[in-house]
Amino acid sequence: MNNNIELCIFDLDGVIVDTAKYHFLAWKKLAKEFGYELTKKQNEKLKGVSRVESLKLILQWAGVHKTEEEQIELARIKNDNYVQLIQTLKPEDIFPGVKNFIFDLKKNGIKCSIGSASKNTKLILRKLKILDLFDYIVDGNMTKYSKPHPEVFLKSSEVLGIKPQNTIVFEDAAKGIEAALAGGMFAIGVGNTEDLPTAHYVISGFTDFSLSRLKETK
Ligand code: B16
Ligand code: MG
Repeated sequence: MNNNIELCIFDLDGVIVDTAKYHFLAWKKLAKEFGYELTKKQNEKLKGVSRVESLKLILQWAGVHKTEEEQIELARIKNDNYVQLIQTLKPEDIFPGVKNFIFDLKKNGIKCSIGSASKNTKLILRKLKILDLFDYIVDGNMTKYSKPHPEVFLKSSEVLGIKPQNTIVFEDAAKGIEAALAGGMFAIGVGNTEDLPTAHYVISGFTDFSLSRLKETK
């Protein structure tokens, strides 16, 4: 890894907080309405995938056809449910160690940003009380292309004036790792090597992770 680290970009769902469980509940409820039982394994495949694309996948698995108009309505219903579920999010829901790690980075002059597919990013960060922690936030409202396209990460480095090769991305989804690699960034998977085989390096979480450990990664 290039040791000139200037920017760390964090994915949100699955890296900073576990919102996947709420996405699952909301998608499951929606799928039930058209008689389909969504499984946990299928939900894994929706990680990092945008709302509309997630819906299209679920409809495909269910073998159900819906018009574009109906799809917009279904995505709205799902999101209303999801937003209701995440109202209970609080600072204690932030994954252990992440905040300290970000403080460590900032103390050392490294910029930190968010690169998330979620259109609810700011609401979630506000609930977690960490909206002001980041130098820049890129969410699903600001991008044209979904991960694995690198746009969501490149936007941060462009705005902050930092070269992709001096940028590190933390991601829990395979599609997000692909996006970071496509952007020419160093990709750290958060999870396990089996699920994220193309990541440059994989960590199980941020407990015991620090800037000095980051600098040792190869
Ligand atoms: P929303 P990330 C992604 O967030 C989630 O992993 C994915 O499951 C979700 O469908 C997507 O955001 C869109 O979320 O419906 O809130 O716009 O992992 O990129 O932070
Ligand atoms: Mg994620």
